[in-house]
Amino acid sequence: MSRALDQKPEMTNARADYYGRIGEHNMTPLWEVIHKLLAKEPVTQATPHIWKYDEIRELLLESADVISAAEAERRVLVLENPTLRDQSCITEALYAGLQLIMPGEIAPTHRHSPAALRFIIEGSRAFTAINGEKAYMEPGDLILTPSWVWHDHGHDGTEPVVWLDGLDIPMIRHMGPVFAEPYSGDSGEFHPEGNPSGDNQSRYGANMLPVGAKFDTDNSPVFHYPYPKTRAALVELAKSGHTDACHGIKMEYINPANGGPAMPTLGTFMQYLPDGFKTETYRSTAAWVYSVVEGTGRTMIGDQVFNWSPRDNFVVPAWYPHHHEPDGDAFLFSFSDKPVHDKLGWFREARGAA
Ligand code: 1HN
Repeated sequence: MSRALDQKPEMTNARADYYGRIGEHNMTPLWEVIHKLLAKEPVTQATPHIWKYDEIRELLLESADVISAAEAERRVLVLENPTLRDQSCITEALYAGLQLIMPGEIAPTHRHSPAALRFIIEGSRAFTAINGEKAYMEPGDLILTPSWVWHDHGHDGTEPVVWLDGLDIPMIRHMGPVFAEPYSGDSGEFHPEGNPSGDNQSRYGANMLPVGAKFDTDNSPVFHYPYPKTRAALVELAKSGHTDACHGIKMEYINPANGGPAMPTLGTFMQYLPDGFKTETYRSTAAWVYSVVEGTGRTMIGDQVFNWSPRDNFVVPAWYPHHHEPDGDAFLFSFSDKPVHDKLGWFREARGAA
């Protein structure tokens, strides 16, 4: 009978001596590590965790006294997974952070190969300009800055604005192709001359495409998804009776040009858990970062309970069984590395108790 994959061979003096000698040539015996390389199921180094907004809000606002948005380039507190500290990541593949911009501040124009999403947590009238086209922020809005588009942030309102940044940067760093550059316009302008604010929605935001529209990337041509429309879509879907036992009423933000995820590497979702609805246990090879929009409740992740309220953010690492229990109607935003798993044929999920 063959040896189980999780059993290491016995260590002997002769073997230890041999391993030492091959080690001097930068070699190692596969049979000592194969059990780690081929675990029976995904083993994630990330830990489930919640960042309670009430506990961190004051600290986040204090960052405005520490540094300006312009000097910081991006004034962000990175949400670091507790078991992946100093690696700027919330899971092995995903980055998340909370960004603050104060009235009148700017965060300068740049572009990079990693893709980003912004999910607005508090405040209004800040904006992200995408290739110069401004998307004005309101809580619950989703704004996309796909790979290699010029983007900057500014603020025309009166209150602090905070959003959740989600990026694919850990996976891109892992694979290698990270590029970034600052914008320097010919005549020193701050950002490229763009379309008028709202243009992306006028052209592409009604589930129709202007005749002759052509696209040369897999990024959604819609880069601003205002919350009222998203919320209304979920409430309408609830009326249709389309409720998923593991997800409640959950919709993915899509690229209207191809029906796929809004960006090729990051999946973005909004989920409505109606009063009294408890989801069934679910797990997937993809990891999930949640931001609570409305309602209170709890999510069981593995054997831990995480109580949540609006503006809290929490992470469900890969393959952790989890389910949600809202106290009343609740709306949860989430993003995930699922599109990458889907494209590469890695995605697996398990519905119901294991
Ligand atoms: C970035 O460009 C932004 O544009 C936010 O607001 C967070 C984290 C890592 C790398 C680039 C932004 C980022 C980032």
